[in-house]
Amino acid sequence: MTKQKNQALRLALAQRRLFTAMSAHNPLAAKLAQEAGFDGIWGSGFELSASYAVPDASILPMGTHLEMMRAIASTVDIPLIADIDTGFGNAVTVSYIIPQYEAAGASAVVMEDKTFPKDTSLRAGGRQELVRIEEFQGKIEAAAQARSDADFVVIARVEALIAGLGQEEAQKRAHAYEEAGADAILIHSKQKTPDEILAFISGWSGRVPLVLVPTAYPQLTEADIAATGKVGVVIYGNHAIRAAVGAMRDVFAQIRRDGGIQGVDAALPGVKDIIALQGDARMREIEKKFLR
Ligand code: SPV
Ligand code: MG
Repeated sequence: MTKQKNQALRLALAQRRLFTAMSAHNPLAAKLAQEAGFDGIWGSGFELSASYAVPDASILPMGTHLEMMRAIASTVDIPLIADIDTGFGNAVTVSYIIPQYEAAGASAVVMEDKTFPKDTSLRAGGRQELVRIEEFQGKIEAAAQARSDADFVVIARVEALIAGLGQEEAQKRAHAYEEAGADAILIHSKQKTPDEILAFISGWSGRVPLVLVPTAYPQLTEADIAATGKVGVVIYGNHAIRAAVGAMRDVFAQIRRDGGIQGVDAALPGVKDIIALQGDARMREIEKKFLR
């Protein structure tokens, strides 16, 4: 199954078909994203950190993220793009963790060129320090050589615009990372309009496709992105956790206001719905077959 998932993502990149990935912080969110029709899952570090109520700043250990990726990949049939932040260390660390992410069922990793421990990208005034280009090239080469399936995708993430270093530095880094063997380049921006990202896209002359995370500039639609002809993947970085937080807040507040659950019950998904999402049908089949 992992092999087919890897091929599906690889093929989408080769065909320059826009691949849509929705964030997930647990298998249930991933299942709902699959149900909604997304092409893949984004194994977001931001979301997983938020779900543990800690900052997205290399605070959760690698094993916590890895085990969540394993749980997600074993639940859905669509490719999982794992967010490995900075690679949890240097090129040596990367050589050891890539086989673990591959074995966990991820079809791709995104690794960013920030120093470890990182700070989250979208926070105003975050501490954004980048590693040397040569050092990050070593990490990309280590990742590419550590994979056992050639269709496993290594995406290099350029944080130069996030760090305020400008277009020239961003282009220089993106080309250097392509040269080191990255299969795609994620270019991230926290500007509130798409201008910065569109300027990068129009200046991009590399062969590999780009990856966007349009959280900060939501007005850029999939049709706009596809029209550039240079973007392979769009990642919706945090919409599962934001939807969950909004829904929980509203319901919890209403129960406190009403002094009971009478006002929220009808609008919530029924228990029957949740039981189905738990995979009850499969368990009943197993029961029928084996319980004597
Ligand atoms: C994540 O979702 O963990 C990301 C995207 O890396 S962002 O939070 O925008 O940096
Ligand atoms: Mg992240």
